Amino acid sequence: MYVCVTRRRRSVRSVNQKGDKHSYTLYLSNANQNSSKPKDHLYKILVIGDLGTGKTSIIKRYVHRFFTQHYRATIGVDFALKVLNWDDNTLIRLQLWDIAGQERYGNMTRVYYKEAVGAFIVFDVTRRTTFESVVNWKSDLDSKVQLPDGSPIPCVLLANKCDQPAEGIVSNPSKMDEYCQENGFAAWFKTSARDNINIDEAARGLVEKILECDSLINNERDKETDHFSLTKDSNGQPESRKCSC
Ligand SMILES: Nc1nc2c(ncn2[C@@H]2O[C@H](COP(=O)(O)OP(=O)(O)O)[C@@H](O)[C@H]2O)c(=O)[nH]1
Ligand SMILES: [Mg+2]
Repeated sequence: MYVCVTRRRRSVRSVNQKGDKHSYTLYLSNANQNSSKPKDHLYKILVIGDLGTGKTSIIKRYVHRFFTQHYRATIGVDFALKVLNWDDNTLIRLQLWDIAGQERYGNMTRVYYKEAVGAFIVFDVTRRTTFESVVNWKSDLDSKVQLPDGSPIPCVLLANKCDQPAEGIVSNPSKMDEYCQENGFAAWFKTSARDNINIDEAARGLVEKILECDSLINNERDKETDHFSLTKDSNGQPESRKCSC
């Protein structure tokens, strides 16, 4: 098991449906802090993709700074916590959720996706079938979790094991860019958990996207209070601005 996080509810945003079913209350990280106080965010990040693509290895590399060929397969869900001193005023805790063996059954349960604000989808550049699965993972993700305004959560695609010879379109960066745009990925990175290539960069890219969404949401809320309401329009859609991430 990784570091198991017990204080996780503090700043992960959540949407609560109140008595009036057209009104949502959104609680945000740091919502009760004024701008001069340090900001402390906790973000739930999902790491999904086919079995053997290197999800666990990426998390271990990123959080614990090591790599091994031999991991004990775990069953259930593992958590790892990565703390980032983002800037002088901002501490970010990333709670990384590893599927830990459940990916062999395909779709994940909603409980696993619940309250996530970002995701990595991982494929293995040496196995074309793992790339073919990426669209299925993306649609499973988008169908089970959204930002409060209904837009997809930021998702970064990881082409892992780039220390090995690659198969398919991953060797064609402009095709990959096109693929990411068409399929709603915020970005893609060639990574190697083994050789520690682009793992930190990919995480940084995802956090930047999440922060963009956070500030969009923050612009919408009443700055003086720690919550605000999104009123649904006549079509039943929240009237808030869509997040562009
Ligand atoms: N060459 C290479 N092997 C890797 C890399 N990442 C993971 N692996 C290996 O791929 C296998 C599956 O990795 P694992 O992290 O368990 O995949 P998961 O099932 O997606 O969690 C293991 O033998 C890892 O050592 C990488 O970047 N390069
Ligand atoms: Mg694993």
